This record gives sequence, C-alpha cells and structure tokens, in this order.
Amino acid sequence: MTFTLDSARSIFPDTQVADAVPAVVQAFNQLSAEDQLALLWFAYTEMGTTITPAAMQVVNMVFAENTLTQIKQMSALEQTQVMCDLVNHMDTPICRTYSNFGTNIKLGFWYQLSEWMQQGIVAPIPKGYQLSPEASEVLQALRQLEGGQQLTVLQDIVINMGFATATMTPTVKDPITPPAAAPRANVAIQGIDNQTVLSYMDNMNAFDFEAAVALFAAEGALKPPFQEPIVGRDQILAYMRAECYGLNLLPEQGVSEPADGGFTQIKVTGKVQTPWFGDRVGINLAWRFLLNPESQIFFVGIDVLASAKELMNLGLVR
Ligand code: 45D
Repeated sequence: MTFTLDSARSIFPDTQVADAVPAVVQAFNQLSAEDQLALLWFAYTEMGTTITPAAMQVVNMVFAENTLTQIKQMSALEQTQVMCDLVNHMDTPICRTYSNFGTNIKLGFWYQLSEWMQQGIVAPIPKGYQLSPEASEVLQALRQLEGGQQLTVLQDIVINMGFATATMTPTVKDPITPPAAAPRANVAIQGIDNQTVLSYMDNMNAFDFEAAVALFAAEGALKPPFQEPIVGRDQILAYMRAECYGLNLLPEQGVSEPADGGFTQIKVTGKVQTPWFGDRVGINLAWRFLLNPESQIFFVGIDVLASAKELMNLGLVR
C-alpha cells in the first residue's frame, strides 16, 4: 500500500490537538463587532506578556504605512469605524488592503494601533466598556487556555479580519529577504537520528527555506495548525517565505517507526517560539512526519497540542 495525502494526514492518530482553539474562535465570531474589539483588547492587555518590539524588524511594515498614516489622521469616530469594519469583514478600501497583508504585517498593523491607542493617538476602547454576557463567557474561555493557545486564537482572529473575495489572492507579502541571517545550529532530538528531520529543523531555524523545501518530495505537503495542507515545493516555499522568518523551532523528543510501503513515520514534540514574544512564550507542538522510501518528506503535519502533557505522548504505548 502506498500513501495518499489523505491517509498521510491520519498518521499518529492518538495526537491530542488543541481543539479549544477553533472552538473559542468560533464562539468569538458570533459576537457583535463592539464586543469583539473590546474582548480582544482586554485579552491582549491582560495577557501578561508583551510583544517584543524587535519583532517589528522581521516585518516589512512599509506595506502598511499608507493605511496606518490614513488612520492616524482620522477623527476618533472614524478610527473606531475602521476597526469595526475590519472585524465585520466590510467591503471598504482599507478592509481590502488589509486582506492583502501577510500574517506578520496584519499583526504588526494591530501592534502599531495598540501602541497608538495607549498613547491616545488612536481611539481607545471606551473606559468602562461592559462586555455582553456572551462575550464575557468567551473571554473566560480564552483566559483558561495555555499562553501559546491564547496567542494562536489572537493570531487566527487577526488573520481573518478585513474583506477578501474568493478571487482575491494576496499580493502584498511579508519580506522575501531575511532581516538578518540566523546563525546555524544543529538540534538534537531525543530518540531521533533521522537526517531529513534534523535537517528540516536546522534549515527552518536558519531561515534557509530553499534547503528546507529541498527535503520535500515533489508532491510533498506541509499542514500548518488548523489549516489545510500546502502541497508542492513551490507553494511550500512561498508559504515559508511569507510566514516563517523569525520562528524558533525547539524540538525535544521523538519516535520513529516503519510504515507501509517502505515509508517511515516520525513524530516529534517540542515547542516553537514566535518572533513576537521571543523566549517568553513557547507553543507546545507536534510535528508528524511521513517520509517516503527515498527519505523525502511526503507529509509533515504541525499541530498545537492540547496540553503540555501531550509532549510526552509519542504513541509508544499501544
Ligand atoms: O484594539 O515547522 C486587537 C509553521 C483588537 C511552519 C488589537 C510552524 C483590538 C512549519 C486585535 C486585540 C509556521 C506551520 C488591538 C512550524 C485592538 C513549522 C491588537 C508553526 C490593538 C513549527 C492585537 C509555527 C495584537 C507556529 C497586537 C505554530 C495582537 C507559530 C498580536 C505560531 C498578536 C505563532 C500576536 C503565533 C500573536 C503567533 C503577535 C501563534 C502572535 C501569534
């Protein structure tokens, strides 16, 4: 038997994924725009960990400068309207422009607004704003998540703001050239000596995405958390250039087993740090690799784990 993308997706089926993340996002999306903005603001300001301003160096904010300047010059009422429009997915020029930003530009855009809100340059959430009972419940659910999962919720919400049509493909992407070459290092993963997996981690950490993508089979696929798989080397490379600068992969342990048709399945657990929070937040992750008989990556699924306890669940006990 040989693997298909579909069957590859279900390797290591015992992996417990953080289902609370999409559940909270879904509940959030039912709220009014005012409630959404206020809830996000409360969550963001009480997260207890602040964004490292250095992260902004990873982001090419030039793409968002015009829009940000425009917002800065608006009246407070207009500023609030723009923010509500973004949350409501309205069809406005700013909402269309926003949808064209890559993930990091979207995050950088809100980071800039949050700084301006704190400085009184952009309209703040009204003092004493009372969340509706439903919104309070969602905020409570968000508070109960692990730090890394809270960030994943925020990121997911921010990515999906704005107005995008089905035919609109993002034109403005995050930087194509790395801000600074990352130093090369060799990871060690307890229980894993597979060269493909080790090289994957090392190349990703060095932001050497060409080399990372060369490890994939021509029809290989990478599945980010809560997203559909990205298929083919060109697509994966474009994705990495847009989304992966500044990530720090910290794999800890793994297990390797033979699979059908001469394939090998390898599960690695560990953490990833985002440039936004540096070493203050580690997101608990699993990488589920399926290597073909030529030891190329046929599939790698990256999942946010349900809890830190899952780091130890390597599927050894059956
Ligand atoms: O006023 O091996 C609000 C892959 C609204 C690649 C706001 C990966 C109200 C392959 C929005 C609240 C990428 C898949 C203001 C690995 C308001 C691979 C501002 C995984 C002002 C390992 C809000 C990587 C702000 C992973 C500023 C899983 C919010 C990476 C900022 C995960 C939120 C990265 C930020 C995550 C969130 C980053 C900066 C989850 C960042 C999250």
